[in-house]
Amino acid sequence: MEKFYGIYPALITPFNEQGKINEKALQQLVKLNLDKGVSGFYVGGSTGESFLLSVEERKAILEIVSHEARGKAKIIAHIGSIATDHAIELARHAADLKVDAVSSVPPFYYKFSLAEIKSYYLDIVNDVNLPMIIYNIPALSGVTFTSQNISDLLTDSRVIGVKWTSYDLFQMQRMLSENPNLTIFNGHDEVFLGSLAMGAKAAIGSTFNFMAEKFIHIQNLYEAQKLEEARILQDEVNQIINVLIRIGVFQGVKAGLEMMGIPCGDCRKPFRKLNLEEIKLLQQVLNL
Ligand code: MN9
Repeated sequence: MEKFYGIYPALITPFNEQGKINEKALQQLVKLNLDKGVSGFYVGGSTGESFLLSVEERKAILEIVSHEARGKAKIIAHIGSIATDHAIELARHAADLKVDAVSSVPPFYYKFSLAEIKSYYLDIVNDVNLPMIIYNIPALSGVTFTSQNISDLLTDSRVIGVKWTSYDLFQMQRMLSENPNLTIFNGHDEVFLGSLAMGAKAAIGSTFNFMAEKFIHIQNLYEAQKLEEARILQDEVNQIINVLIRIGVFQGVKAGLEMMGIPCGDCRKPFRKLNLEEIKLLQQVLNL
């Protein structure tokens, strides 16, 4: 299989005034990013507010994105759920839509044992014939994956990659060193350049929704060994990410897109709305 490479926006979910999926805005967002030359999309992840959506809404979003992007860019469907049954239902739906891979956070909340978490992943890959990208996001899932504690999953040929949303690039590098066939997708946009130096070849990120071109450029500069220029650009995006982290990344990304003409609405409750001061701060750093 051809390896994954490049920039994958972790798509936000635009909502209309009634709080329902805004299909038109989602189409606009996909088109905007296809025009910028992204490698693909990560659909229905944390950034897409998936755990605040119904299974039916998650399916609808994947259908809209597949329709817009199939054949033009790769599609990775995040199907992670607390319940194995829900994840399998979403994975089967993703397989019907012929996506390129599925991805999943470990089941969370009940503090499942590592054995239970592994059986969750195996149940999915035994059920659907799609490559799996394991999603390591310890800060939100409460589970820290390492090359040691999931070594059996990492050597399973159906597991082709790991989405690494952690600042621990040492552990990321160990995972890659011990499993050179894996594709590591960097998950914290603010350390993208560092992750390239440590072996990541691709990245999935929320801030790519509105500034994918900058990250495509960072990767091109890195590959051309123009490291100083790459660092300057990483610094530029990090000034923006710094503000996003302060005000709330998902709300901030949506507000940024809104300023660029794509109506995204608010994040779903219990996420709060941004206040005027926060919006001004974002406008300033985005020069809008
Ligand atoms: O998809 C995103 N992860 C989460 C990846 O939001 C949990 C990242 O893009 C971060 O939002 C971003 C800010 O820390 O790097």
